[in-house]
This record gives sequence, structure tokens and C-alpha cells, in this order.
Amino acid sequence: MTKTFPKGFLWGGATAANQIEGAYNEGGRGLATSDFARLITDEIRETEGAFDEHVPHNAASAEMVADMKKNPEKWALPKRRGIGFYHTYKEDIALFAEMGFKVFRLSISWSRIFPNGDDDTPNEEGLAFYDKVFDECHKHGIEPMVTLCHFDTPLHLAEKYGGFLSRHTVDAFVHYVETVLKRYKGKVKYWLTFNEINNVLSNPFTSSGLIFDGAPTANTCNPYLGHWQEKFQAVHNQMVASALAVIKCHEIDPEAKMGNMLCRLENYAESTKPEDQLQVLFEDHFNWFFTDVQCKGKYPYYMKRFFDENAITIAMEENDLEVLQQGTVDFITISYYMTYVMRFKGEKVPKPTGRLVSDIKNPNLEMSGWGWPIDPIGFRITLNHIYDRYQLPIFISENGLGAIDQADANGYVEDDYRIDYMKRHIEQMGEAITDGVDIFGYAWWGPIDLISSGTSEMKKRYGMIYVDLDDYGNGTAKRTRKKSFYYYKQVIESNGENLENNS
Ligand code: P53
Repeated sequence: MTKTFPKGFLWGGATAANQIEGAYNEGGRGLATSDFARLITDEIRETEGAFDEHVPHNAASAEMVADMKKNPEKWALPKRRGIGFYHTYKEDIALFAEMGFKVFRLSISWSRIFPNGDDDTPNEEGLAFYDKVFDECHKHGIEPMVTLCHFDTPLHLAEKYGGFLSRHTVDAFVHYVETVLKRYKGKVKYWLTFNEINNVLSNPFTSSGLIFDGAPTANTCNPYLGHWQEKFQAVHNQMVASALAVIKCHEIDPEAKMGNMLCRLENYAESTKPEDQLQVLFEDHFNWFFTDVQCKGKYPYYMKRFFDENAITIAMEENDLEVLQQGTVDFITISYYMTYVMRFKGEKVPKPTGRLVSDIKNPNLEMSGWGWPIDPIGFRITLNHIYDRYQLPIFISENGLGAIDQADANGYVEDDYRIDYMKRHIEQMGEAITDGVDIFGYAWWGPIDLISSGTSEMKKRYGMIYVDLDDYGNGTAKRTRKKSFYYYKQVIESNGENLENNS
């Protein structure tokens, strides 16, 4: 490989408040949608059918939320517990520093700052917590990169206003953003608006605060498949909210930069049939749509036909289009886990699949234990496609492997499979840089074991640091360095030059 990673390349790791903090009812925090994401057990997989074969969905319907409130003891809700980062942040950040992190991506829990999402005044205890976290990062020379909303809309806004279906939620979001931008001015240089903004299609509850009636149904990849009108309206409002956040950021702290975040990138045709390739085009459009608006500042031409022929009408306020144009992002970030396979579905006007994982297998790729195809070359392809389309600096805000780890008596894990995944993806990122793609950093998803987003499992581990907790919160919560900890340290120390797994 001929690559050299640029000097000052931001190596690090990424997390989200709802998957690490716990302390869901401490420090004046209000409830968030993530507090209602149930653990997907093997029993649920068997009895309710495979929502998405390997990634059943943990969305909650109105009935489920009501019951979770009334009878919390009946439910396993691991995101309320996280891995205790609210209390262990010093120790955890010190471990990141030991690996040599230059950047730590984390999110602010909106309901820690505004318990209902739309309160008049912020909760000082919540603000003070993140002051301490950011100070701790800087003490170790780590730059925080902060996501404003990572799958945890305040529950009050979801229940009372239908989340981002309502402009009230947009106003509340902008007030929250203004508050944190002012408070952390000078401490946070890199901001992200919404995590995986395209996840509204598969994850409307946690992603956008949309609550629908009825239990999730079995044997469909997406319990709430359909609802296109609501989903596209909500995401229009989120894109306006995102643009307003960017505008505020530039006003309040001209030194700071704000980016976006997209997942689910590369689609391959199953065959050389033109029809399959057409399906790729359709599916690509449902992905590019979000970043086209956020990076280019206007609705792309191809959405008109989809909206028209599906009778979707987007309610816009007078200056929305102007706001979208003014509030384009400074940089683009992506999460990259896998690629997808497309087969023609015979529709003249396509619908998004809304799937988290492809239902058609790619026979050329190995898969993780959760059925996620592992595709390092797809990473290079994706990075080139994005740069070609937007010509904006790219940050990899997530990449990682969820696996079951066998810890020895001391909590040590020999995770060569994780090292192998990391090595192959970093190599391809290096190739993309050599291709000329402007990439300024890479954050491994879940550098410390955390609660899975899709299934709320603890046993699906991404970390280079083992956390002694099981799916139900049993264990000592002790942190132990895995083999990959030392590997990533070596990668960072050599600025990506030494990728050999020698030990
Ligand atoms: P988990 C699905 C597919 C790709 C990325 O996911 C996804 C999801 C949502 O489950 O989300 C991102 O934990 C997300 C993180 C999440 C990570 O990928 O389900 O931004 O919050 O933890 C990995 O294995």
C-alpha cells in the first residue's frame, strides 16, 4: 500500500450517550425514547419471528411505551443502565488516552439538558456533567466530537408532539443546540447534527421520535414498514433543524465546524441484469437524498417522482428552502459496517427497503455473527463515491465489528477477529486516501463494550476494552484491555503505518 495518513489524522473511537451513560434517572435527566428500547432476546427472536433475520428491531409502539412506564419490571431495558459511563467517564477516557486517541466521539443526551426537551431553562447538572467530560478529554489532549442527537429524542416530545413530525420539536431542538453551543464554545470544535439521519426509514422511533400504534409485527424486517408520509415529513423537519443548527454554530462559534452523519451506503446489483442495477439506483437515491440536502442545500430532482406517485406531500414553512441552502454542513461523516445486495422488485416507482441488513446474501463475503457482511473493499468504494459526489472533507464516525468475546478469568480477550477487521478496513481507508479522497479522521465504533443500538444486547461487543456486564446488567463492570487495545495503540502510534498484528 502506498498510502500515508495525513499528519494530525484524527484516530479515535465513537459512542452514544444512550449506549454508555446509564444513570437514566440521575442528575435531573428526563426520559428519552432510548429508555424504551427493549432487549431483543433469543426468545423474542423465536416467538416474534425474525424482524430482520439477524437484527430484530427494538422499536416501541404506543402500547409498549405505556406498559414499560406502568410495569418497568416486566421489561429488560438495558439502555437505561448503559455501562455506567456517567460515573466512570474519568477512568474510561484515561483508557482511550492510553491508546493514543486524538478524538472521542460522544453524544449529548438532550433530555439531560432539557428533561422534557422543550423546557424554558436548561438543567445545570446536565450541562455541568458534559463540562467535566470535555475537560477530561482536553486534559488528555483528546478532541471531543459531539453528536447533538443520537437516537434519543426526549420522550415527552415523542409522546406529545409525535417527535420530529412537529415543528415544535424543531424549535425545541434549535433552543437546545443554541444552549450547548454557547456553553461549550471553545471546548468543542467538531459537532454532528443527527446520527444516521437516514435511519428514520428503519428506526423511526429512536431516530425521529415517531410512535405508531400496534405491536411490531413478526416476519417483516421493519415493524413499521410504510408510513412514508410521516417518515419523510419528520426527516424534512430534521433536515431543517440540522441546517438551523449549522447556521447557529457558525454564528455562535466561528471556530467550530458542524457535520452530518449517514449510514447504509453501498448497494451492489445481484446480477448483471439492468433491472437489478436499476434497483441499485433506486436504493442509492433513498440514501443520497439525505446528504444531498444536507451537503448541497436543496432537494434532489429524483425525489419529486417518488413523492408525487406515492401521494406524499411535504409541508414546508416559507423559508425552509432558504434555510436548507444556507445551512449546509462543513464536513460529512459516515458509519460504515457492510454492503447490500439489490434485486429488481418489479416496481416502477420504488419504495425504500428500510432494511438494516440485506435480505439477499452476498456469497463472496463472510458475515459477522449478526449476519452483517464484512466488506473492506466496499469501504474504499464508498469513500470514493462520497467524495466524488460532495467534495467535502470526510470523517469516518463509525466502523466496527460486533462479536461475542470469550474473556479469560482476568477479563482478557484475544480478539484477533476484531484486529483483522480493523486492519483490513484501515488498509482500504489508506487506499482511498491515496486515491485522493480527503479523509481527516477515523473513529472505531464502541472502543469500549457498550449496549448495542439495534438489539440492546451487551453480548454484541465492539470494544477494545472489555466491560464485565451481561445483557441483564449482571457483573462487576470492570474494564479490561483486550488484545485489540494494544493493536489500535500501535496503529495510532505509527499514524497508520504499522498495521501488522505481530503479537
Ligand atoms: P448495533 C444498523 C445498521 C448499521 C448501523 O449497531 C446502525 C444500525 C442500528 O442498529 O447503527 C449504528 O449496536 C449506530 C450506533 C450503533 C452501531 O451502528 O445495532 O449509529 O448507535 O451502535 C452498531 O450493533
